[in-house]
Amino acid sequence: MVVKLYGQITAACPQRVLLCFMEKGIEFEIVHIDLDALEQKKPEHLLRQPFGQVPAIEDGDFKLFESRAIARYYATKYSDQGTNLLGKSLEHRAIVDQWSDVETHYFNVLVHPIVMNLVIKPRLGEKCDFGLVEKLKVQLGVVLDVYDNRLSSNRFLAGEEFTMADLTHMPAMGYLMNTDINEMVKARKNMNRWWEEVTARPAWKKLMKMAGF
Ligand SMILES: N[C@@H](CCC(=O)N[C@@H](CS)C(=O)NCC(=O)O)C(=O)O
Repeated sequence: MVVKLYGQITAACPQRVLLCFMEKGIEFEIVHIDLDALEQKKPEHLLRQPFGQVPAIEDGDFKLFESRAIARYYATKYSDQGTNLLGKSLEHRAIVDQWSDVETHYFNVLVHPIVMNLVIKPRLGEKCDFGLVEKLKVQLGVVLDVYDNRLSSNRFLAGEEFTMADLTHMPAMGYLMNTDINEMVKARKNMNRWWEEVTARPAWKKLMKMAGF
């Protein structure tokens, strides 16, 4: 059964799911939801994603929304196929979850408003709140220092193997790296080394090519 992903391939949250599909070798079909045309707010899409956002999936009769939950579901369902994204022992799995949760609660809460202000709002003709971005940059610096320190003694965030903890950061990191905030990452040598390694993976390259980036 081919999984249907409702979303827009250039948006970060659908990319999280697509990257998981590509790392796992899962067949999918993208049903394009045009965000600029506000298709995500239409009644038929609200039945898939009640908050009017993307992504959402349909896999036969099974339906799910929330990109991180979808990625975890497929990483678990196909644990023996493709890249093991979940960790090999209970403890390793807990560490993968820990750094994945860090993405949600420390990284994304800062990066999402930064990207909204620096990338999305200008594209929609809205004003960027530069004051807010400057404040968020200070907080982001503290978070990036934690990552840099972690990556000084670990090849990847959850240890020596690429896992969901790395994958889940990549779409928003990709957006961030296309702004001048990439200097903050480049200035941190371990983070920079990590970013070069994770973006050299075939799945990421394939996704970026499909997205036209
Ligand atoms: N927590 C949700 C967030 C979804 C989200 O923010 N999606 C964005 C694209 S990355 C979206 O649909 N934006 C359009 C909108 O909010 O109207 C998830 O991870 O799936």
